[in-house]
Amino acid sequence: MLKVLLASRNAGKLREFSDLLPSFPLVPWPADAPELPETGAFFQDNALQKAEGARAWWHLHGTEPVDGVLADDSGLCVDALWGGPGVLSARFAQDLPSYPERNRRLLAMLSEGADRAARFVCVLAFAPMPGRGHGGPFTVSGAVEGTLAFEHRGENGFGYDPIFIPEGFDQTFGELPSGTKHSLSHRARACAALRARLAANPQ
Ligand code: ITT
Repeated sequence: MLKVLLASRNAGKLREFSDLLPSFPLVPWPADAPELPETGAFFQDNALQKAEGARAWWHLHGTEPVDGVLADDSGLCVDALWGGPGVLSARFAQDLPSYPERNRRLLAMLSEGADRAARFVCVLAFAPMPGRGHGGPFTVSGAVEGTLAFEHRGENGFGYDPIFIPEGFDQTFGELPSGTKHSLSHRARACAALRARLAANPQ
């Protein structure tokens, strides 16, 4: 069983990883640990940057042994916004204090009759601790296609969930039960790829 440091400050992600990776004991990123830089242009760059930055910090300051570090870079990509906010999803509309307000601003950026196609994308980077096997750092990814709702609907999940309707459903991730999100989400698909990759290369 792998013990994994989750290099994330996002409480919504931590909740989801606990459900999606029940066989991996997760060590949360400590509150007093540094902010991890994410300066890349692509999800993959940022996921690797966070995983490698956290691994280097934990190597010096970690309080318990872990087998590897997991980082997630993810976001909502809207076709009518040229793929935005995409890699900038966490930084979109930060002048507004809450997600309901940020979601309303995002929806207001689409003109009437605009293409509402969107997808959630998740790239996971796994960096084994030195001497723990599994080769070098690697990434896996997952995505879920859908459309943008016309208004913020539901309180489940986090972030942009209340404005995203996954393909094949009428309700947003904010309205659907978490079990439905976990059966098809970008993060669930990336976690499935992670489990497969680790199972294929156990040492
Ligand atoms: P860490 O870097 O500490 O993990 P973060 O929130 O800064 O946390 P990202 O840079 O990956 O993480 O930004 C991803 C943003 O995309 C996140 O803040 C949410 O707004 C949004 N997002 C990602 N996955 C989502 C999901 O499953 N549901 C809703 N919004 C999501």
